[in-house]
Amino acid sequence: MKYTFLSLTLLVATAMSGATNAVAAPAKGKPAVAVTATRVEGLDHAEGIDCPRPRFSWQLDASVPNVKQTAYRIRVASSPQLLRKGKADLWDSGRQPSDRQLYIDYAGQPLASGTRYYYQIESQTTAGSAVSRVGNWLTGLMDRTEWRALWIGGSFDSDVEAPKDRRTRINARYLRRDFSIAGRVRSAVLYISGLGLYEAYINGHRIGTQVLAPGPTNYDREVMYNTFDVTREVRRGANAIGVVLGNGRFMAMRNPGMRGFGLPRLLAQLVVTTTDGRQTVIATDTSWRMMADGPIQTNNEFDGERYDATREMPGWSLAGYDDSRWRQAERVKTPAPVVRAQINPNIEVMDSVAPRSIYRTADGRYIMDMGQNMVGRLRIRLRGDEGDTLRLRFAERMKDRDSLFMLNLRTALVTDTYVSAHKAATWEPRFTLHGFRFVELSGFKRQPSLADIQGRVVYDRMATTGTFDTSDPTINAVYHCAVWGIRGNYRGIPTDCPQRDERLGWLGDHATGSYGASYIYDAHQLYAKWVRDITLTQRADSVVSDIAPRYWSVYSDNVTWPMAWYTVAAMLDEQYGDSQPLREAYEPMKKFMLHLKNRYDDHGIITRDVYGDWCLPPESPELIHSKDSTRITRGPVLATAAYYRLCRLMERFAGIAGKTADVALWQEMGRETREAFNRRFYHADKGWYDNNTVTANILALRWGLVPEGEADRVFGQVVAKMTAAGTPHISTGVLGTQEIMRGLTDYGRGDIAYTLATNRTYPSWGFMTDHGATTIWELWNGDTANPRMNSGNHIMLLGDLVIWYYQYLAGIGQTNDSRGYSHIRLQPRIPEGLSHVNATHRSPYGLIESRWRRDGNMLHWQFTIPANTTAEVCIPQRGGTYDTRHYGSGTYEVSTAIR
Ligand code: RAM
Repeated sequence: MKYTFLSLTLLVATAMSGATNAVAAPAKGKPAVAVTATRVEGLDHAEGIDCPRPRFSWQLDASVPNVKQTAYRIRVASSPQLLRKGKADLWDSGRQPSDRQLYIDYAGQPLASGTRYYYQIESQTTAGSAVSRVGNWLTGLMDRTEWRALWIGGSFDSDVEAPKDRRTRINARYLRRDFSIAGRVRSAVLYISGLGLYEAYINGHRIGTQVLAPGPTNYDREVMYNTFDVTREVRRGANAIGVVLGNGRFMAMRNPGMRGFGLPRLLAQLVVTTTDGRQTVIATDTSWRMMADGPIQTNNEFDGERYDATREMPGWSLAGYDDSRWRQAERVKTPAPVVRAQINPNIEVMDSVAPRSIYRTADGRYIMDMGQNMVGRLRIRLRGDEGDTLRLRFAERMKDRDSLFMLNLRTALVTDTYVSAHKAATWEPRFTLHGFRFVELSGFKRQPSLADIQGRVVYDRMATTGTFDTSDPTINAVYHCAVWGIRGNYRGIPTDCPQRDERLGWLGDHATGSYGASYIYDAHQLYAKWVRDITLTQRADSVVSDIAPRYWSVYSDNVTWPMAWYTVAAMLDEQYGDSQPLREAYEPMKKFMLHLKNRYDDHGIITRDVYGDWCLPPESPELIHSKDSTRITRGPVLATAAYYRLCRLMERFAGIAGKTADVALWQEMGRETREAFNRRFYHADKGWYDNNTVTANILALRWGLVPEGEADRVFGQVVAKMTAAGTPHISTGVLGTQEIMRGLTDYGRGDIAYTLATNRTYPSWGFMTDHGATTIWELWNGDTANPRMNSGNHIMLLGDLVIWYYQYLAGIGQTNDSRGYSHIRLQPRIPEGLSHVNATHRSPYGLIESRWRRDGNMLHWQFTIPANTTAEVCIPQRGGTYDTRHYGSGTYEVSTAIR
C-alpha cells in the first residue's frame, strides 16, 4: 500500500490489485503484461483487406501499474507453424524501440491475393515482454487486373422500374452455376459484389453472417466487394454456387425521386486451389443461369419485402439442380470505375428484442409492441396454420389503440408480406429493414405467440466500446435513447433516420454526433469509409453533396452541412488516432475551402446558408421550423463562424498531412474571416453577436471567434438569455446544440448544463423520454409537430450531449496533443444532484474507467488508465477546483473531500 498525501485533501491512491505504483512482480502464474486485441486496419476480424501495407495495432493488458512499452516487434508469416518456429517469411520488423502501438505499416514482402497471413506482435515493456496470440488476416484481390469476373444481370417482365407511384418493384434475382473441382481443396476464396444486395450460397450453405451487404457507396464512382474464405464449403467433385440479389440502394427505392444506378447485378469470383497447386477460377459470366420468380419477390428498403413460400426452390444452390427453365445471365454494364475491397465491417444481426405485448383488434388484426424503437426486422416462427398471406406493417407510434401512426413515414409502405406454403417455417425478410416499435400483423388465423417472434436488430458489426450509467434516471433514459438511436442509424453509412422514405447519409446530422458515438461504438472504419463517400461526391466545381453517398443530389453549396466532412475526419484522428482519412481527403477539402472563400461578400462574410440552426425548438407546438426571428440565428452568422472553424481545422490538418506550406494560408484565411465576423456581427457595446441568440454566442465562443478579453461578456449574455425566463431550457437547434453542453461547462456554468441534461419539461431530452421516446426525436416538439418531418429516431438533436456524458460527467478525455487516448485527461465534473457515475470506454489503447460516488462531503473515485498511456488526473477539491496529478497506467482509488 502506498499513501499519497496532498495538500488540503487527504488522498489515498493505491493500485487496486494490491500492487503498488511501482512496477511489481506479477501475481503468481499470471504474466505482468499481455498483448491483446491485435488488429489489422483497426479490425479484429479482417477478411478481405486489399491494402498493400495494412496497419497493425494492439493493446496491452497489464496486471501491474505504470507500464510503458519500450519496443515492439511485428512478424508476419505465411503459416502459423512458421511463426512458431520463429520464421517470419514475409516480414520481421526487427526490434523497434518505440512506444507506438497503433497503425504500424506493414513493410514486408508483397502480399498475394486471397491469402491468409499470420502475424504475431511482441511488446517489450517496463514490466517485461509479451507476445500476442497468432492473429491473421485474409487479403482481397490485391490488383484489379486479377478480376476475371464480368458483371452479369438482366431485366425481367416482372420489373416495375418507374411506376406511377414511384415505388420501384423489382423481384429478387436468383443466379446460379454448377462447377466441378478435380482434386482436394486446399483453399477457396470468394470475392463478391452483388448490387444492391446479395446473399451467397455454396452447396446450400449460406456464406457469411452479413446482411444487407455489400456496404452502400456512390455506385457510379466505386463499388465494394466482400471476401470470404470458403475452403470448407467447396469440395472435390460437383459443386454449385447460388446468389440472390436484392435491390438495396443500387436500384433506387423511388423512381423518379432518388438516384438509381440500374437493375441488380453480380460480380463474383471464386478461386479454388487444390492440394496439387492447381487453381480453378469460377467467375461470373454468361454461363450463369438466372431467374426472378423465386420466393423473394419485390424488396424495397422503404416498402418492405414480399416472400412467397410457394415459390421456394429446394436445392437451387446445390449441384445438379435442374435450372433448365432459368435463363442465361447477360453481361451488363460495369457500374463504377473502381471496385475495391470493403474494409468497413458489414451489417449483421447484432441484437434481438423480445416483443412486449400483443393484442387483437376488433377487426382481427394484431398489434404488437416491441417496447423499443428498434431498427431491423422480425423473425417469425410459423407453425403452419397461420394463414395464406400474412402482412406485417411497422410504425414508430400508434395513432390510436388499434391503428398505427403512419403519417410520419411519408410514402414508405414498410410492409413485409409472407405467402404461406402451409408448412411450418421460420421467416425473416432479407433485403429490407424498418425503424419501428409497433407492428400490425394481419392475415393471421390465430393469435401469434410472442415466443415465436423475435425483433432482429441490425446495424454495422462493431464492438460496443462504452458503458455509462448515473444515479439520475432522466440521464440514463436519454442515454438509452442515444445508444438505440446511434446504432439504429448505422446502415453501412451513418443515416439521418431509419424509418421514413429518406434514410440517407445527411452530413449535418453527424458532425458532432460522430464524436459522441465514438465513445459508445468502435465506428472507426464506418466513419473512415464515410469520409471517402463524402469526398467522392465532390463535383468539378469543388462542391460536395449534403448527402453521402449521393442518393439524393443535394449540392446546396452551404458551409454547415459539409462541415461534417472535416469534423468527422478530425474525430477519427482524435478518437481513434487515425489520421489517414484526413490525409487522404486533405486536397479535396482544401479545394472546397477555396471555393467557399470565393463566396465571401464584399465584407468577408459568407452569406450563403441553407439549413440555419436546423430544428431549434419552435414557438408553437405544431411547427417544424420556427418563424420567430428572435429565435433564429441568421445564416451568415452560422456560415461564417463555421468557415472560421474549418480554417482552424485545416490549419491543423495541414500540419498532420505534411502540407506545412499551407499552414500560413489557413492562418491568414482564418484571421480575415474572424475579423470580418466580428466587424459585422459583434456588438461590442452589448457583448453579444447579431441578434443575441444562444447559438450565435456559444458558437462564437467555442469556435474561437470572440475577440480577446470579451469571452466573459459574451458568455454572460448566454447565461442571461438562458436564465431570463426561470429554469434554463434548450433554445438551440442542430448547430448550437453541438456546443452547448461543453460550452456551458467550460465557461463555468456546468450547473446550467446539468439542468439541460435533466430537464423534463419542454423543450428537453427528458421531455422526449417522459413522452414515451426510446430513441431521440427529430424535433424537440416531436409529439405535436406536423408529421411531414417528424421522425422518432434521429440523432442530430443529441448535439454534444454524449460527449458531455463521457468527457465531463465521467471525465474521460484526453489532452490536446493526445491522439487515440495516448495521453488521457481524467476530470469528472460533479454536479449537485448527481450521486454517482460509472463509465467505461475501450479506447484504442485499452479500457479506461471512471467510477465516482458521492458520500456526504466525500467523493470516492476509481479510475483505470490503460497500459502504455499516461494520464493527467484532475482530482476534484473543495470549491469546484481540481488538483492535477500525473499517473501511469493502473487502477486507482481516490477519496477526496469536495465540500
Ligand atoms: C432532413 C433530414 C436530415 C437533415 C436534413 C437537412 O430531411 O432528415 O435530418 O439533415 O433534412
